[in-house]
Amino acid sequence: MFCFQCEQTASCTGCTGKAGVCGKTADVAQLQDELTGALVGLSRATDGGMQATPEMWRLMIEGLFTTVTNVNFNENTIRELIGRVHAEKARLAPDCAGCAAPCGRTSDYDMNLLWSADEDIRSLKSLILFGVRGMAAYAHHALVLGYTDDEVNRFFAKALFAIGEDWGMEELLPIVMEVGEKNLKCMALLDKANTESYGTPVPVTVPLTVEKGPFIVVSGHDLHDLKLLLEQTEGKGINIYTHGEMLPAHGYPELKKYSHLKGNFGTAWQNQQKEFAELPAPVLFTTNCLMPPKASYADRVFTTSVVSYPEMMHIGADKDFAPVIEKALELGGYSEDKSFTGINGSSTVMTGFARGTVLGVADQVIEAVKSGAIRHFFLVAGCDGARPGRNYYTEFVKQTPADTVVLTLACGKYRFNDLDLGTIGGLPRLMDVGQCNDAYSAIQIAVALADAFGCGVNDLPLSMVLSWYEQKAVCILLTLLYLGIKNIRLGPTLPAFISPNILNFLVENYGIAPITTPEEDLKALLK
Ligand code: FSO
Ligand code: SF4
Repeated sequence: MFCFQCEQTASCTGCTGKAGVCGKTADVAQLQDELTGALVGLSRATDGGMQATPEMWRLMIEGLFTTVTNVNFNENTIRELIGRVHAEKARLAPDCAGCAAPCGRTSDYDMNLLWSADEDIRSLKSLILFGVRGMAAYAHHALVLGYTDDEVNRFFAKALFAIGEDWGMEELLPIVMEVGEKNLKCMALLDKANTESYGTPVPVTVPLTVEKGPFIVVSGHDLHDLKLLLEQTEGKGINIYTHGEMLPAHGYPELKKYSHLKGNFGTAWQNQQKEFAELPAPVLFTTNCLMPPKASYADRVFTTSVVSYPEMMHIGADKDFAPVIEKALELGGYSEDKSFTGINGSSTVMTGFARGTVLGVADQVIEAVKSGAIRHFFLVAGCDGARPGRNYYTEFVKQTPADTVVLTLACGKYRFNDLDLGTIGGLPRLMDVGQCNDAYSAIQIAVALADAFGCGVNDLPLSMVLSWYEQKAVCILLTLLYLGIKNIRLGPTLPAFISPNILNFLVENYGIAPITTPEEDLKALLK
């Protein structure tokens, strides 16, 4: 196997051998390559998207999302997807299926050609592939809420097609930037889907205490699954707790109205094997990040949507959560309320500071900047992970001066989201904008501030200090670059799939720099 798509890749170069660091086996990795190769074949058969149907886009999005890190570990479901992709291709190009002298026009692509390509070409194609994998997750969340965008869909085919072509830097580099452009559209679509379905998030304080009695923990990013579970558990004496990236759900009026949506359990994804070990409740994974379940809690893990793990119970498209509900009742939860704290010892965290809230007090914020009460904004955002070095982000936030504001989003915030940094002008100094896809919200906040001050986003007193782990971070980073945002600090390590030449390009054109120490970076960014 060869896989180097995430930040924890072996030796910072690539996972090879029998299994990846994430627990993905060589067989699953091989099948994921076959699935990606089949999707390239499907993109070849779409003829610029002209013959595509909504079902085909759904399949392409599902196929890409399935290969995101910590989503699907199941050979059977990946094989089934490959079969569906081949069937769809045969439907689009029926003559190819019966042709005795294949011209290769709609053939599956051999991913080994990509992994063994010239390092700069491999780097650019990896940025495109991993970027659209991440973007597919967002397109999928929007799709299940009934929202889709043809331009975004057509770009999936364009990007996959490019991966299969023998193109050079000149052709590939613009497509890398286009991933950023189309991902902005895709995140906007998801923002619209989430806010039109569940309302504009409002600030909320979320308890970390788990009340006595039966409960279910819901992980992942899919708000639609959470809503369905809330409906099906209403009045059944079962409480619901969010986990990981589901935390921002508490801010949405149409979700928070359920009185049995009680609080948040646990911290970021990489702590799940420890935190779930003695949990007297089932856990439902709606998306990544799923880690191979330990025997101590494997009987309590449920998956749904594109998430799958061999032998784990899967809730299918009918979204009948009865087995999860039965499990919750059977396990019974804690016999007394159980107190938990965040990493820094607090018993609550806050969320819900999306664009609606922050821009709702824009005048207050602008005034505070003008008067000097707010000297600088930091966006400390991105994924968490297991690799050492991520304490940087906790320390960075702790050391930000009292006249600065910290916006955050995605699961990296669990390192510091229970810190009390105080307030500036009635606003908390630390504000959680939401999930990783709510980077869209953070971008809207930055753009609105830049407009108010009559300057560009790069001229704002704003610095971005990002942490990455998987492929959604790749598409978000490309969006920030597409918007021309400069001097981003990135850590904890740089992606293995960025070749030295491509890194030079990013440094020269965008001033991207690896994180150093909180002290040094703070000094440089506040200069
Ligand atoms: Fe974290 Fe996992 Fe949202 Fe990623 S839960 S690491 S960026 O999947 O998607 O932030
Ligand atoms: Fe390795 Fe990450 Fe790929 Fe898993 S997803 S095999 S950890 S590079």
